[in-house]
Amino acid sequence: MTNMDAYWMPFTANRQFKANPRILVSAKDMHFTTDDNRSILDGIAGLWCVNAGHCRPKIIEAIHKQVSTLDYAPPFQMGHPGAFELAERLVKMIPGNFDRVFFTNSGSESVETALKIAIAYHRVKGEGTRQRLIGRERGYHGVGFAGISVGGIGPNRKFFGSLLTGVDHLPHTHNLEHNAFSRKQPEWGAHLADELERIVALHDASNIAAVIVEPVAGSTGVLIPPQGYLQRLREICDKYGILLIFDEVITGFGRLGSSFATEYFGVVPDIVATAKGITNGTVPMGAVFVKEGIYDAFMNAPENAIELFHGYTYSGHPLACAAALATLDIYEEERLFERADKLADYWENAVHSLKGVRHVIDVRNLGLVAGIELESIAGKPGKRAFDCFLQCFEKGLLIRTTGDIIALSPPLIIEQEHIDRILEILTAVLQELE
Ligand code: PXG
Ligand code: PLP
Repeated sequence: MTNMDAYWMPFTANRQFKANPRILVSAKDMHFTTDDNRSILDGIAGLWCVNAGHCRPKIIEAIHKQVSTLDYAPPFQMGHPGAFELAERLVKMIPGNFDRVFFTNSGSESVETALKIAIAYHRVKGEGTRQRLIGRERGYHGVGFAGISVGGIGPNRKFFGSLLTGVDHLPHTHNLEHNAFSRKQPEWGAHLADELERIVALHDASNIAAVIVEPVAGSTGVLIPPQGYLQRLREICDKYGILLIFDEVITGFGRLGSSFATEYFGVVPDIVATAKGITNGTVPMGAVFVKEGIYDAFMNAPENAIELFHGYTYSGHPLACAAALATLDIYEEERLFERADKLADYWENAVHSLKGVRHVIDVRNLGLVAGIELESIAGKPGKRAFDCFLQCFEKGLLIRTTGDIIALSPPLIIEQEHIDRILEILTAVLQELE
């Protein structure tokens, strides 16, 4: 290995990692290979993004072909065929009346874009006082200033100054006392959506632009929305003319066994932020869907004027578009969302077999996602789960941990034998863990 010093690694314990590196050198379908030639079963689809499994030839070919034909095209005042084709495919794929897509390069940029569109939308509609944003405790919306402001993760916020002003947070819905070991959506907690009424009463609806939530909170440990909770948020937003934004960066593209969480839950937000699975993790890309009427509201500007002063050098990058189109082909041809849906019960039973295993205080699941919460070691929060991560990696399994919660979200091509293997390794490691 080359010297590792120069690379400041993201969300990583840099010194610990560099003293004891974990290096991946190749990947195929459900597995990574390490630099010491070990095969690692991918229990988290890379980082919740490789939904069709690794190194799919169709996507590789599409990227090759694109880069040798049109490597780059400026997205401002210019276009290329792939971006239009992809936008059209995407609006046809999402249920509900979404009719436009804005391209970004990551989930963080999708969140930034969604929030800016929400505020600007009210302004072009003549309601410029609607500027406040409402997020939720334990929400993760990427790492931009807007995203960490509406996000609800202390360590992601506390180093970074005063953040965006005019932000409130709903309470999170995680409660082990009421909901431990729930299968799919827990029963308790829909009333927590009513906190939105309190925030509206405090600021008045005329000052509030949008509410942003992850339909299922991923990063902070797989928090499944209580039955009726998202419906209630939708009702309150409707009542007060507040835009509802779903951050579907993780839940989009089949994770729950349906196209998007909006389909799974039957709750239709006004704006949907996506990324990750859109290109199967191959080329960075994000997409923001807006419902009918939002784009139109901006079209009152003079015809030769730019309607929305927002965009990225790499919005709708040709390589990303090519990768996304090939990815959507695979999702469709292999019916991967349906496959995830069919496997969800097997997955559920498998992960709930951890009930009663040492250290496990909760198991929760939906679609092909699971959260396994461990009892923390007194005075050392996060240590037990991190040790579990290290030992699983030694035994050939990649998992993700946050605090003392393990998150699993495998590629949707996973087979039952892989699920069995994940649980076998995890159970063995937990039994031995301090
Ligand atoms: N919103 C949500 C809901 C996400 O899950 C982002 C926004 C930001 O996306 P980008 O592409 O800017 O990273 C995410 C990303 C984890 C983990 O360990 C989750 C994410 C990223 C890194 C780690 O759970 N989600
Ligand atoms: N910083 C500078 C100096 C730039 O010129 C640009 C884009 O032109 C940016 C930042 C934004 O980069 P991007 O469009 O890739 O987000």
